[in-house]
Amino acid sequence: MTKRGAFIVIEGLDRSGKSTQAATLLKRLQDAQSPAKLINFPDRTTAIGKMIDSYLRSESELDDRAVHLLFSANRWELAKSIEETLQSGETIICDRYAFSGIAFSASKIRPGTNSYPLLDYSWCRAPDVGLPAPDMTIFLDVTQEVARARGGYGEERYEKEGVQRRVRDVFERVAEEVEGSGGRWVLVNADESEEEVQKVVWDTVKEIIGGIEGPIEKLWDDK
Ligand code: T5A
Ligand code: NA
Repeated sequence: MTKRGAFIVIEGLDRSGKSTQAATLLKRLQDAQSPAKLINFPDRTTAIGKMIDSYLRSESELDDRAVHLLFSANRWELAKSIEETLQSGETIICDRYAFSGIAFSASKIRPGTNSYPLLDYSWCRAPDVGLPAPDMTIFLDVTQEVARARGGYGEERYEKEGVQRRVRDVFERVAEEVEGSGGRWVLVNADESEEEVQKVVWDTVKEIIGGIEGPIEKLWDDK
């Protein structure tokens, strides 16, 4: 039976090194003649992605629910192409996915208070149910001190320490849930140098980059 490509998601807080590690992983796979493709969410190039981009840069205001659904729609518009790529035998490395969607939205606080959530966890998860499920999620775990030292947070909407702390809490719940439903969630210490982190990432993905035999699972389809 021909194997399909593996669907590898890289997640983590802002500045944890996701894009850096994803790009290096792609290069290593290509150097090893293993067909692979890099995608990222939000995909800011589509019409929906452009609305998200403008929101993240605070150039536009959107209702919190509306923007959550746009992030999800941005994944759905690429879902078919993800499946086709995997079926063709190509590995996909995906820089952020539905897990960021839940973590960032379900950690929002009610305006003028310190209490959250503004948006209920299960409400946040619902629009992503049924998307192609990752075969493995690598969570790059960075401490606030190290993230801050990497040039500090930039100008974008969520790049603030309070936000990141709450996001981290929700990511822990997501991790438990992914593992509970049989998914693979691998925590990697991302405070180390780029090279050290890549070593661990490579060791982790090595076993699946040769391809996967089973079907592409659907995300949280049991719920
Ligand atoms: N979002 C996203 C939602 O709210 N809902 C959703 O559904 C989704 C998908 C934009 C925002 O959107 C939110 C989450 C985000 O707030 P983005 O476009 O992925 O998401 O964010 P970016 O700003 O592009 O990426 P990050 O800030 O998260 O950074 P990365 O990719 O984690 O880090 P990277 O690789 O760019 O590295 C950052 C810096 O650190 C250095 C790099 O050279 C770079 O300068 N660096 C290291 N330095 C030392 N040691 C290492 N190990 C290093 N690794 C990287
Ligand atoms: Na990034």
